[in-house]
Amino acid sequence: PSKINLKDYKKPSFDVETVDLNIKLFEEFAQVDSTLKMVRQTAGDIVLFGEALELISISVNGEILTAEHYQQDDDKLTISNAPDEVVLEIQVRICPQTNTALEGLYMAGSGDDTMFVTQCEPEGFRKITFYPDRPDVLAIFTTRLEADKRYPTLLANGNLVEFGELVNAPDRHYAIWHDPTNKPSYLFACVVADLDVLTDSYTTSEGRDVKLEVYAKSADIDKCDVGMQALKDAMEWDEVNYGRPYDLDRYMIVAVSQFNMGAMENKGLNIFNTACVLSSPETTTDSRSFSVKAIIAHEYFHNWTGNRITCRDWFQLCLKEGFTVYRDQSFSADQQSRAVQRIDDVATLRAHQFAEDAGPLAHPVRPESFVEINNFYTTTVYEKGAEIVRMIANTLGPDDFRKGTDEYFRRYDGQAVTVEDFLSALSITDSKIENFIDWYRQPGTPVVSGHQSYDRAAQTLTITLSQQTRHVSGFSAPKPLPIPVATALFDQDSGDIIAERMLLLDQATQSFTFENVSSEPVVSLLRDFSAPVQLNYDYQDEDLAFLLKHETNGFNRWQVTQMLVNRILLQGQGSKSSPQVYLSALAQTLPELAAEDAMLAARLLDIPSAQELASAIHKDYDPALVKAQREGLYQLVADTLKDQWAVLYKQLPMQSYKDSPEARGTRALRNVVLDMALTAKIEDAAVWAQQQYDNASCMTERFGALKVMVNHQVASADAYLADFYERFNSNDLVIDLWFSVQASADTVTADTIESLIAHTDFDWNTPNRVRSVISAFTSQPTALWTAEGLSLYTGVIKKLDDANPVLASRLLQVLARWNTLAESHRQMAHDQLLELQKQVSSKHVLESLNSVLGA
Ligand code: HT7
Ligand code: ZN
Repeated sequence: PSKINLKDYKKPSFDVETVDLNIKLFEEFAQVDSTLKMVRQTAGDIVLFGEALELISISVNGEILTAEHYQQDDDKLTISNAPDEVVLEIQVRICPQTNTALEGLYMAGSGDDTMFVTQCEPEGFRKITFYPDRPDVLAIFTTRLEADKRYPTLLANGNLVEFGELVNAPDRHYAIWHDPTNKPSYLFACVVADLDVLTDSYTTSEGRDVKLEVYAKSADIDKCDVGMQALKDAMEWDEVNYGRPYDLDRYMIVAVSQFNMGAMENKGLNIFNTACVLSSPETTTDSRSFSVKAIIAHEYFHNWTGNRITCRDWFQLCLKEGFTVYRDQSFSADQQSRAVQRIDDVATLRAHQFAEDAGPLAHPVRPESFVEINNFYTTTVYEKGAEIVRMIANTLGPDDFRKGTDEYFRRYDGQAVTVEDFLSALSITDSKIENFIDWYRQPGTPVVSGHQSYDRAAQTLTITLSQQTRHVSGFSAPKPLPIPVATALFDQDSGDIIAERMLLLDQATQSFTFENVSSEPVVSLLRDFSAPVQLNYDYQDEDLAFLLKHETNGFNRWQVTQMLVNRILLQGQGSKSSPQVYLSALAQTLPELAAEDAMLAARLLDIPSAQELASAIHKDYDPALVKAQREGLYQLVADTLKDQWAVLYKQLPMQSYKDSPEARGTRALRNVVLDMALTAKIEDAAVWAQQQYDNASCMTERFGALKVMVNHQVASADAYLADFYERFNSNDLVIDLWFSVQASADTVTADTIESLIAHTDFDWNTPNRVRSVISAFTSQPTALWTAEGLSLYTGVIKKLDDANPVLASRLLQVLARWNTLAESHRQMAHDQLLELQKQVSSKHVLESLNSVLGA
């Protein structure tokens, strides 16, 4: 398969003004008739993309075309010498019933419980009909859907124009939808199903009454309120914070159980993975419920950042995703503790994006070439993309950032644009913002190193910082980037802040001097994680303990605990830290913080995951050693603070369910304390876990207890696993939890995974179920990186390569770190990857495999 390059971008020769689609669904196939009004923009052919389509007929301005009038290859149909104005009529047949790739129009479910649904981003529309399926072709869509009446729900984008029965086929009916907004084909959607609906309404600041509808299976409709409330909150938030009201009379969300990713922002008709929209206290953990709200908001925010202003080409994916992730993170920060939100976002970035940037899959936030764009829905594009917008927002300050975003919406509404356009609008108050373009072009995580020197006589403190980014092969030598470093100086005696400044490090090395500093302060750097970099500062452990006590920002307090933990875990690799400073700082901080902010207290006990620690190791990675070091420190914390666990657990009693930040904090801390108590072998802890499970008021409590029982191999764990299955076996999302707790258990082996795959409820066609076992397994690197573990994992990729290449390729990307393993494991992993290469054929998997192998 050939590479597509950003530098080769050319405008399409023809624009599409209107599209009329007529989609008729039958028992074994679907017929799609389309009429496209096209107008020439520049010289050249009409190029239509199409995949897995059976062409029945094609005509131009009423003239049927025969094979000699057009050229057709694998995925393209080209018509040369077309007139400047064209009405193109196309008839195709497709087979949604056998579409297991979940792209284009596919049938989800099985037996009597089926529905038809679409997924068109990025290039799924070409699996529905021949079309200039590229994001810079915007058109007005009218969609007629026709199906058997056993599917009463017929939905498409926009407004419902007509609904009726077929005169000559009384068991069939149809609906016609018209979307008045210009949109690219990747935002097209339709749903044909039998669903219940939860309705509500929202009135915009412009006075538009919007009908809000959440569609789900009847058994799930009672789990849609959280999502509906989140939608209303997001609509209001976008008006208040960005001045963006909604623009249609209807906003629909549909819950689908078979879906490749989280959710999709189709214009006015979002389609959601059930896992990302359904929520109830009895069946959904707090953290999942919180992410439901964030994902609802994310898809809603796309209406402006993605839909009304879209991407010129897929290289600009970060334009819509980075900005939208930044917006959903800001929304979530307004719904809970700002500090905890930032901790979670930074922890995700460090665990996944830093690892990606450090390995063979490293790529710029705006890639310059790809074979398969589906492979670039990555944490670099999304999360690092969001960090760039955050740096810009912080550099400008709230007022100028708002002026810049207003200008962006004013200038580019209704257009398909580039990252350069975005930066040019944001720089109206400060031209330096355009320098952030290099962050989009350069892969790799910058490392910022520094030290300070205090001049008592001059009463000045000088901080010297330098930056370095690894040279990723295939890209030009790295340049210094503009790195905002939020800095505060703390007085050693009082613990008060004596100066605060945003330092802009934009050269390889730079010094910054603070005047009138009467005694040497403790410096806090990169506050609130002001840039996505690794920081190596010349701290003493005592400075970090001091900051844990005196920092005013909860995020920064967490950050210093993480620095201390990393120093301890890096013992033997040049670090001289002893755990004592960390342990006594924790012992002092925990009791007070538990009472003040239980959620933050729970986070302060974080020890980075095994995968996160592994991502910092570039050579001779030994999964067993990392596991032992991590567990050793965890055990030490549990044993040292042993006396606190019983006190804390009792101080955090179970109460009837409440959805407040305090109640969520209490539940989170109680689960962490329970785990610590079992680790410290407190005699009663197993009984606490059983009681917590038996008396649970919600899934956070019940699943938290189950998880510790499984991980600590409590004698009754199997009985509780069985009980959990019995209680919830009619709920797929909860059964996903049941699979995942076993697949990610500390004791898991490839055999455990084999037996989970053999379970009657395991289903290769449901990505959530596959992930609940296979992705969960990757959280145990000691089991994954064995000959048996890898053979099982690569077998899964081979199995999915043809059936669902998007899923297969995403699973494969997790193996990118094979090259850092110690030699014995490295050779074995290499052999298995080479073997896999002979057995797969999708361009998705082949491209990822080539990158993973470093080819
Ligand atoms: N824009 C969407 C990305 C996406 C996707 C979603 C569901 C299924 C397949 C998909 N391919 C790409 C989701 C988002 O970022 O909002
Ligand atoms: Zn998105």
